[in-house]
Amino acid sequence: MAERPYIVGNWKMNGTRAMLSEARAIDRAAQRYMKAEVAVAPPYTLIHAVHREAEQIGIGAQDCHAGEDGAHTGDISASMVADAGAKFVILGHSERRADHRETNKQINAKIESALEAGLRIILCCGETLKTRDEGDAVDFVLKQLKASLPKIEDAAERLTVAYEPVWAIGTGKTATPKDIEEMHKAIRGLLDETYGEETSAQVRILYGGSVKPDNAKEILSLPEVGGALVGGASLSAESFLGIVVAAS
Ligand code: G2H
Repeated sequence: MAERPYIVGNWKMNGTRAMLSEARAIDRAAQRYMKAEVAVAPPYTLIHAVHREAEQIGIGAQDCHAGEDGAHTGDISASMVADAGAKFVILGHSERRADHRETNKQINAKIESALEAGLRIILCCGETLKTRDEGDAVDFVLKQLKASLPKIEDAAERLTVAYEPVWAIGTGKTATPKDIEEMHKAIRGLLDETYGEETSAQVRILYGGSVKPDNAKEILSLPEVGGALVGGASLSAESFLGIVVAAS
């Protein structure tokens, strides 16, 4: 596990103002478990409110548009989420790739725009079950990353990669420790190649896909796993904090 594991809750399309009490509870507890870096990505509608509640945890968005502003009804730019209090943005999540047909090229453009706006990035990658069964998981993920990793100089300092096998998302299935290790090692190799070893060492690689309090410790203890991107189990402070405790 990296020096300070990064535990990020991705609330997805969940949460009204009633969820603010969960955010408060997470924030208070995060002040006690300083060994982990804790963050949540609420829906756009709650970013500002969670930002006002939180003293300790990082606040992020789940996506942003690649453009700065303009006629894009329903879209939100990187500078707008930064203005609302977000410090990072999740990009390339498989649900965005599937629901909105996002391509690696579009994701790369969003990354450049988010970096420009001063945000940190959590770049998601991951293969489908079909790709894994065909034995192409590592090649597929590395191709996704090669096509979307930012090239600009200081990008690595603000970059986190999240490996999330699509078939493990919200299904209760997790990849085996061996598969996670193999993939994280391959991703590290690509980051070393792209940025050089010293810079690459600053990039954490998270695992995501049905991480729960009862499997978190094992996953987080694997080499090259620098934290977790947590969906379903981040929606209650109790279960999310179970993962934070496992990381501490
Ligand atoms: C993967 C993960 C969070 P869950 O999407 O990004 O969700 O923990 O529900 O599988």
